[in-house]
Amino acid sequence: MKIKDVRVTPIAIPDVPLVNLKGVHQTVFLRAIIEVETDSGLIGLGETYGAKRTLTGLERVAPTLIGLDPYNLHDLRARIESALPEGGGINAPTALADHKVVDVVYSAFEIAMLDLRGKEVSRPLYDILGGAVRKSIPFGGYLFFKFAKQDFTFGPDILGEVMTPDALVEEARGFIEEYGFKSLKVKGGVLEPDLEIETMRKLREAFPDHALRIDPMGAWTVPTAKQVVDALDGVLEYLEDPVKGMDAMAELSALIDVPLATNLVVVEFEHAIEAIRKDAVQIILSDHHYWRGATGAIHLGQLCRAADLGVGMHSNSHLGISLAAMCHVAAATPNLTFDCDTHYPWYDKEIIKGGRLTFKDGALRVPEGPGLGVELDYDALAEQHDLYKRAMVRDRDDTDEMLKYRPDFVRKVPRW
Ligand code: GKR
Ligand code: MG
Repeated sequence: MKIKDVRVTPIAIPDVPLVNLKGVHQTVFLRAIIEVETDSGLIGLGETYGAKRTLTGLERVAPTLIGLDPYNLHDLRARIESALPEGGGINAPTALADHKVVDVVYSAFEIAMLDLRGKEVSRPLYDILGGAVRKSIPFGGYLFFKFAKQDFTFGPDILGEVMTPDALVEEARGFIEEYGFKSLKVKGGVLEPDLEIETMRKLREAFPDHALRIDPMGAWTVPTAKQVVDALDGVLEYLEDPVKGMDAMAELSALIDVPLATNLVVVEFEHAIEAIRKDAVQIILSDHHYWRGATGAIHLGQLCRAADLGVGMHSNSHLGISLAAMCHVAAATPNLTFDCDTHYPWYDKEIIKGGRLTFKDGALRVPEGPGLGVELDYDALAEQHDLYKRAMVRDRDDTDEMLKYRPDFVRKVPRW
């Protein structure tokens, strides 16, 4: 089996104004859909970020993969490194962490190669990854403060404005009713810390049995974070990226008992070694989009087991190919002990056949394959590619978008 064609299709999906420390979501989010076709007629799928640096990397690498054997992941890596010799990162300068373009491009194509391998032997992708330790993957409800939408050009709003503790509790109630989530994560760093403390207390009161987390993305100084932790004694399952940078995380970690999780200070294996040495985090959030694919995410799980760290799963706005890949990786990561993040409830489009995947009691069944177990709906793909051409958004920049809602906004990390 050899690769004979590679197609990369950028798409746009209508989004709603979800707020975070650095700004607000744009009117659409961008994804890139990958199809890798073999001389035996199989098509392997992948999905990743669709913003300009990732897209350029994918497009430059695509023609160099012709002739590749999907079983040779070392050759895949070598071809990517030689097609992208200058490397670099993928994110806009206003983002809070960056990922190497080489890792992101590798990750996207690796999933497609593994999908092909599963398809060739008619086995689900989790079997290619060493087998499933679970078939039902629990996800948490990912709660955001949000503005009421101003620009309806590409799609409607969901829920209107949610900018108070009480409104966020109602958002959570709706998510739990609709999806059955058993845990809740709040994207913090948006309101004053006192209001976010009130939010978490009200969530605890309303949902006494749900695991609760907050992720302020480095919004707080160490003393502020310590005050929040003291005020939320007994409320949090874990605290995600409360302060900015490895050393601040280590300083806070030494002062508190609540576990610290991260998808900002540990995004490469080298960082994991530093974090373990400094005892800066207790949980690393894996993500097959940048942890060197599914195999890298599983290696991360093994490293965490050796270092006695927990493993969770981070998300960004994504569609069903990514969600299916997350499920297979989660199925094959024995020590993934926390509910995974997902942005999936925040939009209603899909580009896979059969439409949207359905959560039951907050969990998804792993698609049974072959490979990822999902197929492309080409009409839906064409529709979202058309929106990509019309929307003319080419990069993710939440700070730039925020200026449309708050013209005097200044990105400040930490803010409090
Ligand atoms: O969608 O605004 C967002 C999130 O802030 C996302 O970009 C983060 O990558 O969900 C992520 C996180 O956990 O930090
Ligand atoms: Mg995070």
